[in-house]
Amino acid sequence: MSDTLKMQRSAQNPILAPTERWWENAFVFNPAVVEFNGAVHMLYRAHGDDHISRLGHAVSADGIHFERDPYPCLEGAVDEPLERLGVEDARAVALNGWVYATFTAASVEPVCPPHARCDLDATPWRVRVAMARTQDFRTWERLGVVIPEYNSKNAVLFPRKIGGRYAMLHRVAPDVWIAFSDDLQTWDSHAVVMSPRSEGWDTKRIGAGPPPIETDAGWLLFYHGIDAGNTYRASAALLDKENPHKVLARLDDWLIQPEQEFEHHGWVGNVVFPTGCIERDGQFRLYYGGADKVICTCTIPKADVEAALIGRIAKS
Ligand code: BMA
Repeated sequence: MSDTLKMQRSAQNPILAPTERWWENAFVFNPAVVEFNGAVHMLYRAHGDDHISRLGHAVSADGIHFERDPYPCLEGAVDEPLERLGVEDARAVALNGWVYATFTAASVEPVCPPHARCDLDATPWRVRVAMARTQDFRTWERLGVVIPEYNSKNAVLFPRKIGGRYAMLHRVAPDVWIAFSDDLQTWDSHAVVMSPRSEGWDTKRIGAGPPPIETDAGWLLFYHGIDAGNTYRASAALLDKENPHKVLARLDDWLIQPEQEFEHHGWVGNVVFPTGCIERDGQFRLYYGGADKVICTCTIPKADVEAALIGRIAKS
């Protein structure tokens, strides 16, 4: 039952914390994680003295002990006004021999109507979905901002084409949306897939965690949900394999919530924010940001999550 199913935290948490380096001496959090060429690669969000968000790279054999590069791996492009305030919260998939990273481009550039959804009385911080690809985590080919017309973030690529087209989930607050593309550059057919629920732990906003994972029963999506008190928790949903607009099942309860000191206290407190996942030894190993300050990991048996989701299909 989803009520008793919970993530198991690693005893090594946090597995990455800020260092003395100028670009990551404040916070490191929300890591993309992808297996590529036999290693586990992480692209994590880093803030330092200037409070501009950059992506750092770290590599691991076991998925727990990571060795970091000394310099940022990807920064906002100097000639891109839509990335002027930095790049945040990457997700990554291996696709066509490349690692594609989707990430948030931050700026104060307004989104043009009719898609503007900004609260103009709040800090005018605007976000767009941007993309880049690499094969060595040193050199990048930038696809740039791929959805300029929406204030949108939390983008994840599906790791294969669906119905002959590339597919992506992204988040136009407060919902998870889907979009399709023939070339990964131009995205269309935007539509809402999943919304916050009226009661419980995911009532305010929701967003995709790591990229969807293909299972026999459908696309397994770990996602984050925010409640009225701004606590970030994580759980799982299942999307139809050939028609991922359709949510087949959604667990009632969360799988992990802030409980440890480093999940309660950080830059933003009470945050468990999942962004990466690998599969090892019959387990999903999830990676998440703790309170926007450190990087943590936890596991859950694959068979248990899948069975809980399939049990929800049967009930609906
Ligand atoms: C979201 C993003 C994340 C962050 C989370 C909690 O809006 O900015 O990077 O982890 O809020 O503060």
